[in-house]
Amino acid sequence: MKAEILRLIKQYNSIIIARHKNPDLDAYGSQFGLYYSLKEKYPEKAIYAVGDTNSLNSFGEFDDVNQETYSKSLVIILDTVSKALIDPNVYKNYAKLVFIDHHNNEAEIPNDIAYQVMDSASCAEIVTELLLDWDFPINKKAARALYMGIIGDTGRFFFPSTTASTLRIASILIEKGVDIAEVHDRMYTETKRTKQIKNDFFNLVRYTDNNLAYSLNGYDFIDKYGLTSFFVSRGLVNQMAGMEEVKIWVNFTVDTETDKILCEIRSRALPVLHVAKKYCGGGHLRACGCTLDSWEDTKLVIKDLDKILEENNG
Ligand SMILES: [Mn+2]
Repeated sequence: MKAEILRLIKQYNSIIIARHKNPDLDAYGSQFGLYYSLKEKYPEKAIYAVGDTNSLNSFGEFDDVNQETYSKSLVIILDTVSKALIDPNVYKNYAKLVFIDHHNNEAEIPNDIAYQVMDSASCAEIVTELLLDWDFPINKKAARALYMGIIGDTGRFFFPSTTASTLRIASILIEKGVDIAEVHDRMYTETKRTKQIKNDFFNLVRYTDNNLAYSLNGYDFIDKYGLTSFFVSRGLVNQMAGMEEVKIWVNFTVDTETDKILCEIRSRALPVLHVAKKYCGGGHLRACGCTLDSWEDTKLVIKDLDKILEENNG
């Protein structure tokens, strides 16, 4: 499969690199890692990076690409295979479509290659392995993006998804000139206000008898600080991590655009993905999510997760 991806990259003179909406550091990192490598390897080709942006972007600008260009391009989508997470403009027209991802889901869009390495800690790790395998250049900008993707998705090599291979690949990227102090300073300092928000969030966390930690974030919390649902849902879920008694935690947040309830589930060791899938969600074995229709449904998810704890405590 690696060779087939390489063959397509060689074949197409127009290559569009995309990833999921609401990019996290792994989405950016894998995207710009591949982008800066391909730009250097093929200066004569048209290489595009496309997508929405947010405050995490310290990597580069995005291109406006028209559908005519799409229709003759190789489109590579990174860090997801889920239709709901991809801008429809990205897969309306394409010559060939390749997915590169590490999530445990089925690709829902017709494609030519879905290269999924489920046990990889990050998509950036997969991209780095591909670039090394193909002997493509990894310049400083590419290395920085890939490294940030890896530490973003592994929580600084802390999550159990971290493997010997993760560390080997990170060390190669550091050798390519990543400024660790600059990267870590950007990623792990936050404003006084953010600290205050996290503190308030933590004080509202509730617990079941089996120590399932959960948080119900409605409009009151979101509006108090003028936050986005995405930030509260994904950015605050791990404020519940790291408690000895809490093996599973779940963050419920109202989506201010749809009024549905975003649900993010995390677990230290016990698998929880089947619960997310039961409610039409997906993700990783111990870090996954789903979307619920109402607050009433949160009780069902809490009950299912609590049952896992109940069965494993006894
Ligand atoms: Mn990822």
